[in-house]
Amino acid sequence: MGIMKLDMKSYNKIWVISDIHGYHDVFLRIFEKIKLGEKDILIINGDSCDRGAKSLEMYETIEKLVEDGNDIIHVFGNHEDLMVKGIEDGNLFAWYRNGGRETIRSYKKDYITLEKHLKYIKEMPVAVDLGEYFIVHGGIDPEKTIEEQIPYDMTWIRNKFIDFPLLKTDKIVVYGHTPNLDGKIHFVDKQKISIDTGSYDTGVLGAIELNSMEIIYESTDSLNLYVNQAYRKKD
Ligand SMILES: [Mn+2]
Repeated sequence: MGIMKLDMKSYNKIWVISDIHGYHDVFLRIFEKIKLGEKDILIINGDSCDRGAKSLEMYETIEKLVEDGNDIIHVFGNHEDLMVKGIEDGNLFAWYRNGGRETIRSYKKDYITLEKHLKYIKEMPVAVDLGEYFIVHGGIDPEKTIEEQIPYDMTWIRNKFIDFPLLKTDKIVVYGHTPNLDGKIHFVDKQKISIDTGSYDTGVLGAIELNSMEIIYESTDSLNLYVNQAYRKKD
């Protein structure tokens, strides 16, 4: 559950996506568009489960894509934290209140697959340090160096990080966790790229490539309550 260090120079394209929340079909569509090549990596920045219908399918697909030779790293999100604590510590109230019911439904009492996914989840890194960029689900404590960060803050922190004007690191932090309800990726300031496009409210997933800053959006075909019409599929 530590910080994974990777050298940006080892990769051609570095794609980051976050907060898929069981929107498996939209993920498949965006993954097809990304066309992950041999020297490319995809970092899934936490929260692949809860709220949406297909959490089991998300972790199964990631496992299969990795088996097929794709370089994919999944960062630990606060919903992975809720899931582990819900199942292993019996802390079901917080999890169910935050979309855990949909996750449990997706497993249809398939406890073997659930156990396998829990093992994978508990081995996830809490952040990926690429040197210039720091990929983390919630953010960082702005008053601490990278070395001083604790997993809880990196997974759960919100306003203190977002509102703080200057970080105690010169890295650019790419984070999810706090949804942008316009369904867009936001360049918040010089050190913060906010990439949670609020899938369960907007129906939109966005992916960003860090060398080119190319951004791809895809959205669900099914009607979302707050769906952003601008990013609905046109056809
Ligand atoms: Mn989330």
